[in-house]
Amino acid sequence: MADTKIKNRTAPVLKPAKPPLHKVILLNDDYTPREFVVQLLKAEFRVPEAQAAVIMLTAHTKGACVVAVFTKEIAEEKATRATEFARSNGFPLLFSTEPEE
Ligand code: TYC
Repeated sequence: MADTKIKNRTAPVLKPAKPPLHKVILLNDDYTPREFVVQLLKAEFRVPEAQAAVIMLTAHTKGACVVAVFTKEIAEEKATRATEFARSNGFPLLFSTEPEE
């Protein structure tokens, strides 16, 4: 009995699975003014002016740029809202979403 060791065992901690994230992507077009894109990014995605300008210029030169990453529902809501805001101002600006790998 002198050799008997008592070990304290802790139950494994189960962490809840993280929800899969989705990217909001800004697509380039030939008609929407650059300044409008920057103002929309600031208002809808709360990014500072300098970051909004970088995102806009990246989409302008490369064709598309990731704006931000959210849960699926929020990403789709933001992309729809931003696209509808552009449409209501007469611009063809488009935001899409896709799952993050
Ligand atoms: N290409 C547009 C222009 O030259 C500006 C623009 C930038 C539009 C980014 C959309 O996602 C965009 N007026």
